[in-house]
Amino acid sequence: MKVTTLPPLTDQRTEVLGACPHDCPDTCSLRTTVQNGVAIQVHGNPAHPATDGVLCTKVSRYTERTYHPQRLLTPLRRCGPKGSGQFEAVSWDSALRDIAARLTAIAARDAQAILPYSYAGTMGLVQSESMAARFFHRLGASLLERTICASAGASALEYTLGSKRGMQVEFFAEARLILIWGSNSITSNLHFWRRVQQAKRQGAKVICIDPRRSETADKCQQHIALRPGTDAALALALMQQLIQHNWLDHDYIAQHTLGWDALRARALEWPPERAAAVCGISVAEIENLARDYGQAGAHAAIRLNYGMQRVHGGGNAVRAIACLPALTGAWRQRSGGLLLSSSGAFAVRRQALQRPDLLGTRQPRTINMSTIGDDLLRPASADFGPAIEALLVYNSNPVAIAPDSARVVQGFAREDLFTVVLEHFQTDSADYADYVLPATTQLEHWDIHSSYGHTDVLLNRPAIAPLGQAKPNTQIFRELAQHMGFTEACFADDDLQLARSAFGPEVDFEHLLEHGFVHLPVPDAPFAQGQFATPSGRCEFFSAALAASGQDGLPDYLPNHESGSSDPRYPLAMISPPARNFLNSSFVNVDSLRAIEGQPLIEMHADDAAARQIQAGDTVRVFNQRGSYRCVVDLNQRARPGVINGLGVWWRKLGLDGSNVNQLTSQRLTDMGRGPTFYDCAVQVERA
Ligand SMILES: Nc1nc2c(c(=O)[nH]1)N[C@H]1C(S)=C(S)[C@@H](COP(=O)(O)OP(=O)(O)OC[C@H]3O[C@@H](n4cnc5c(=O)[nH]c(N)nc54)[C@H](O)[C@@H]3O)O[C@H]1N2
Ligand SMILES: Nc1nc2c(c(=O)[nH]1)N[C@H]1C(S)=C(S)[C@@H](COP(=O)(O)OP(=O)(O)OC[C@H]3O[C@@H](n4cnc5c(=O)[nH]c(N)nc54)[C@H](O)[C@@H]3O)O[C@H]1N2
Ligand code: SF4
Ligand SMILES: [Mo]
Repeated sequence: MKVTTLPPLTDQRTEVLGACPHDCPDTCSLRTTVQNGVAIQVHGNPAHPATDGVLCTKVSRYTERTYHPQRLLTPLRRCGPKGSGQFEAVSWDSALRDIAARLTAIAARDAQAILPYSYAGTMGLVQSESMAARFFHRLGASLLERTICASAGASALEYTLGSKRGMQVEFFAEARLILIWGSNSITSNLHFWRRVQQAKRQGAKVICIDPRRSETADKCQQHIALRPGTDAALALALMQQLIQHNWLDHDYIAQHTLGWDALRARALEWPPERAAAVCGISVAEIENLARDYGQAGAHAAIRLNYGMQRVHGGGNAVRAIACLPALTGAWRQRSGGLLLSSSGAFAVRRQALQRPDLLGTRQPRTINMSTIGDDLLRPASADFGPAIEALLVYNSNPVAIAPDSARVVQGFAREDLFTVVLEHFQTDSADYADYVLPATTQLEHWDIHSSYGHTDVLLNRPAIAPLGQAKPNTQIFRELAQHMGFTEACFADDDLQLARSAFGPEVDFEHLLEHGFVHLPVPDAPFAQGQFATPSGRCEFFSAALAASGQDGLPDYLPNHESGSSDPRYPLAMISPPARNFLNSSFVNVDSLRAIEGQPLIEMHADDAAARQIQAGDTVRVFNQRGSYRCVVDLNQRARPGVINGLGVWWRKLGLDGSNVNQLTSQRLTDMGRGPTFYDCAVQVERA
């Protein structure tokens, strides 16, 4: 199994070990069956404990995506107006030569006018930011702030716990109380949900805290349907109750936390009555939740997910919730504590992969990917620097997934913008490209993966040869570097060398080649003895670093930018969480999966529908000051009054009127981490 070539072209079936590339906390280990050079089926690897032989529906149909009749197989050059989707096939050589000439001309004036745009289409360390980052660093292009998903919560976790670490996912099975907070685990974190089921079988109580009655909420003993963006108020009221009833671990607080007196005073301002009014839930729900949490002590486990931090106060909300386990001493046992992300456990050698040293003394500006709509339309200025003249998009579909689509589309439609898109498919973003370059999928290239839901490193081997003329992202940037005349030796590193350089000796690469995964040595209960990676070494209820940056040093409740009722024109709050059979905008073009999702829809409460003479199945117009979006209404009882759920993220061109839910979302940012506020959005709905 150690051989590093593709399986033989014979009738004999071979199993190839890989890793799921998608932006999902589960990072499954894959086993692909190959025969005669064709991938027949992708399975979950039974030898990998976190995967346990099981994949989600999306990826168990991976061959349908890989061999999709609409896979991009040759380089394409635009031959119609921008956005028309008219292209002609060209050779790699002519595409790369022309792209290099265009970039060289722009860089001669100011390389910062060139911007990479990428996210987590693949989470692989090799096919995301390795060769690509080297290329842009050497060029001196603008840097991209990759905020589109998790930056508010990540930054909050770092201020509070010092790093993105938490409980190990398998120990949720031992918890007696599990709070699933802002997470639709059955949809987005299936392998965690399997641990929850184990815990339930052993008598654990499971409570879901989510404005939407999700598939996960259906299966919990209790569901607390608070208003979007009010989680910090709920957490502060829980603290107030923990104090009132003395469900506190005074010893843990004294030894391992910072700022208790100040936090205590803040929490006492939040009696349950106040929080109940803010959250739109009952006082009893808060009191009972506090009792359950306080009495479960070190067997209370919280699974937070990024869904609850896509609002103005998302960072503060994560900070408030992340304080709870330190108050009750839940960190003392491995069955207690909290998990938002485990990615801090991986010592990825980013300098080696990305080579920021290639910048030399240059310090390019940084562009926030969440405000790409505005930034593409910004003229040159002393403040901003040069207007963006060239955009290279890979591992992302910004025209569909970035907020405030009208602005994003307007930017992409600029005739004077030179756009290159590396893709598997002709996405909404690829429609606006000058060049579309065909990229390989996970079955066709090498990669190495960390995870944000468990603590194993996974290796991905290619199972089949690249389809058509597709090339790995790395190879495209390698060849582009050559055409640009970049001669540094680092542009010659191959993908296996890149994979080997991603980690230090703590990851045994020979073991990875053999088995496909390696467990990192991590403690069972990471903060049992404190040892937080904060400046004080304690769980920082009060953060001096936050205070020094001009923010409140203590967590607080910050109301949404748009709360759905503050502007009478737009009385409904809208959230747009993931659809189960899509992954962001990936898989929307896979027919069998799109068939399960049906049509773009919003879920609405029966009272809100009745007030607008809307019936189930009606086509409606959802609108606000930024735009309007047509979709179908579902009265499936998953929406709370005053809140609509617009499940994401459809390809615009596969929707009813060539748009999607991001036509309505705003470019305003979160309190921490400069993240997007997708779920902080006020709208009105009327029959179309
Ligand atoms: N099938 C599938 N899996 C996915 C994804 C997908 O698109 N589809 N997306 C992947 C990605 S990119 C990520 S980042 C991860 C994590 O993805 P998340 O986006 O966190 O995904 P979910 O856990 O599905 O959804 C979050 C839940 O938060 C709820 N929510 C929304 N607003 C609030 C709020 O203000 N407070 C609270 N308490 N809850 C709120 C939503 O109703 C939803 O049920 O999942 C990944 N997994
Ligand atoms: N309204 C609303 N908007 C959202 C969200 C939401 O919940 N609601 N979720 C947000 C979140 S959490 C995230 S993470 C972002 C995600 O946004 P993106 O990271 O843009 O994710 P995807 O939409 O899945 O698009 C990834 C693209 O990368 C391509 N790709 C995959 N692998 C490769 C590869 O190896 N090479 C190349 N060249 N391309 C590849 C896929 O074909 C796909 O088109 O969306 C955000 N947008
Ligand atoms: S998307 Fe998530 S659950 Fe599905 S196979 Fe990939 S890692 Fe596993
Ligand atoms: Mo995400």
